[in-house]
Amino acid sequence: MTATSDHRAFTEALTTDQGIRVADTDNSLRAGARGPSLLEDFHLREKLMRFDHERIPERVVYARGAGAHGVFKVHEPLDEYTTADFLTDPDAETPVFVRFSTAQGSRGSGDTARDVRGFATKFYTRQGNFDLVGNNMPVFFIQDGIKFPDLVHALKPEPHHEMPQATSAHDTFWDFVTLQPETMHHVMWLMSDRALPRSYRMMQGFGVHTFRLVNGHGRGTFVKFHWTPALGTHSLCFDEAQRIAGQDPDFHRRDLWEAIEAGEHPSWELGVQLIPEERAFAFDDLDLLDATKLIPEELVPVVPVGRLTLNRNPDNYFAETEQVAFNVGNVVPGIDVTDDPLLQARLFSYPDTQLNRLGGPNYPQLPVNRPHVPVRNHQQDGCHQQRVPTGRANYLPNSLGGSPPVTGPEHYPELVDGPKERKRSETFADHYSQATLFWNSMSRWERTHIVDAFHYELGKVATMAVRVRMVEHLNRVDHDLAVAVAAGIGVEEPVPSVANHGRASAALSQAGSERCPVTTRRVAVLMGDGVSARPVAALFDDLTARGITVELLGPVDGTVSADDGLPMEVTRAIGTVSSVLYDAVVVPDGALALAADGRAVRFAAEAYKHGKAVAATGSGIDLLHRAGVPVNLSDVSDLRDPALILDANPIPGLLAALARHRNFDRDVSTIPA
Ligand code: HDE
Repeated sequence: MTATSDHRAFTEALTTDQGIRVADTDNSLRAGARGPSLLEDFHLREKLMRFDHERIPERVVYARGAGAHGVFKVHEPLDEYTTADFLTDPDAETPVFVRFSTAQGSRGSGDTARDVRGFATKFYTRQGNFDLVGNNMPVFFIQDGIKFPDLVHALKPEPHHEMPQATSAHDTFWDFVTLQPETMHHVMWLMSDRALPRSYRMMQGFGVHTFRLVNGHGRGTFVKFHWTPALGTHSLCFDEAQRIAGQDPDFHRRDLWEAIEAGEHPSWELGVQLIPEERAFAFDDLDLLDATKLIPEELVPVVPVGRLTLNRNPDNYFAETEQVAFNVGNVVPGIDVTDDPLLQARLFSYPDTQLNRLGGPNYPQLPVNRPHVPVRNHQQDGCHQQRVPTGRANYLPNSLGGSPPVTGPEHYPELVDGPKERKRSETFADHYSQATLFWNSMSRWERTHIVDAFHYELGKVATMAVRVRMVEHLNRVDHDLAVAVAAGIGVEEPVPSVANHGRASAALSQAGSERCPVTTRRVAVLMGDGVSARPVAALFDDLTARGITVELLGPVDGTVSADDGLPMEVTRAIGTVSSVLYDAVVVPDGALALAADGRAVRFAAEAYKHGKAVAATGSGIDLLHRAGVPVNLSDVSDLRDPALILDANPIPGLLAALARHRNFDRDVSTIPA
């Protein structure tokens, strides 16, 4: 529905919920204009009652989210492996609803907190709904769902004073982590830049668990699901993420919304890692049923099979994004679950939580949750029932009202045999090898960011014994890592304990995600009176034509007077924004007063510090000097930092730098911002 149809709906008279026309919605019914309000004012009472009940319980985790509608199309049909129609019919256009989220914070928390991101997809297939409820990290904190309440209690604000909000940087989280070392691999991801995505549109997604595909002959194949973004996988740096939280707490939500409104539809490739059942035990150091492990792509390649495109914003946040109810148990014929004990617990938890959140068992009837195929059964009654069943036979078998044939898919006939016991498999016991694999796979700057993150997080932990325990664990991941972390948090340097196995997996690093599309990137141009009009206009036209957002920032709203004597309109005043809302900054020649404007100097310094493309010409270079940016004018073509562009025509350099996202290799220790 569009805004136009909204208006159409409201050309008719305003009514109460009972359909009764309302004569006045601005004044309550009173005994005399200055007299008391009357209880009989049913319109007042209804309006307030509805308002009083507008909130529903927020999700206990993943409360803060943003959603969008879209479509999925398979291009490499998987008939050999599954009967799932949306994965086998290349003509099928499967509608989807995707909800992205942060996991820790409350519904009103900031988007850019250091956190895992949810990536949950509801496919409305011709065989019913399939929900792929994944994350932007391929592994999870814990191995068994029975630990989930403990994990979440430790992660969320501490219970006595309900602080801190939306961050793991506090004692209870690290206390839990250090006593539950299966968290180690996920914690490495959480301390990495993966926990700070630049955009929901620029992050990977993972089904995390091993699922099972089942083909027409009943043959099963293990599968891991991957989403790969068309725009590349990119992150913010932590300082930037923290500044954004204040500048624009809706940063990711806004980014997704605006891209879709602009027709820049974000898309992801669905990939699968397929593992024949016979190979279930073929991998060293990992059990397929252990969600704290990934299968390195070097061992099992990710095969691209289909494309997800998000092309429509929700009409209403509450009705759709808030009320969407995912369930890992929503699987269609041809896809089945496995015995992963984390997944098994989720099968119970999701529908259970929806009862609480959505007020009863009929939440699957809400428009966003409703399958796009007919639903026929004798489930009945309950709160908020929308269907009106007819007839008298509400049971099976019956001879009075007819019965739908019962012809659904069989469950995969997995052989289950074992004693009932509360026991973790020994194949789940290695908690360190893949944490080491992750560390070994990081580039130099990714390692620096991880060490900085540990310093920040553990530096907020008051209990010294917890810091010491964490260093001991890290020492089993990698000795150099442990030494570097210990040095920043007042913990004694550990002695080497376990040798690093030396293995790495290139796919785990974000450093290789270069030469990505530049569309929807954001460039700020700092302007002031005297600015060179022609180069700015050329830059604006060129970049805008490539789908890049260019904003011209002036000292105040309105116009600046350019070097050709004409007024140039500014997009917004520099005081209302910050460099952290842009991917690059341009300081053109001519605006001499800018170098004396502290806001502009800080803007450029901060952008440089955050690894962004910084382009300057003429007097713009003076501003960079003031910002402490190490500009070597004797060699303008110095390529040690290709994202620092001093060319008279900055466009090619800017495009190249934007395609590489950031230069996090800079030494920014002397930048004051
Ligand atoms: Fe969830 N999780 N989870 N989770 N989860 C919820 O369901 C739970 C887990 C994930 O946008 C809740 O509707 C348990 C792994 C996402 O609506 C709840 C366990 C992964 C979302 C719940 C896990 C996830 C949720 C809260 C351990 C990555 C947001 C509200 C056994 C693969 C979905 C709700 C959305 C939401 C339980 C573990 C992802 C309480 C018990 C592993 C993306 O039911």
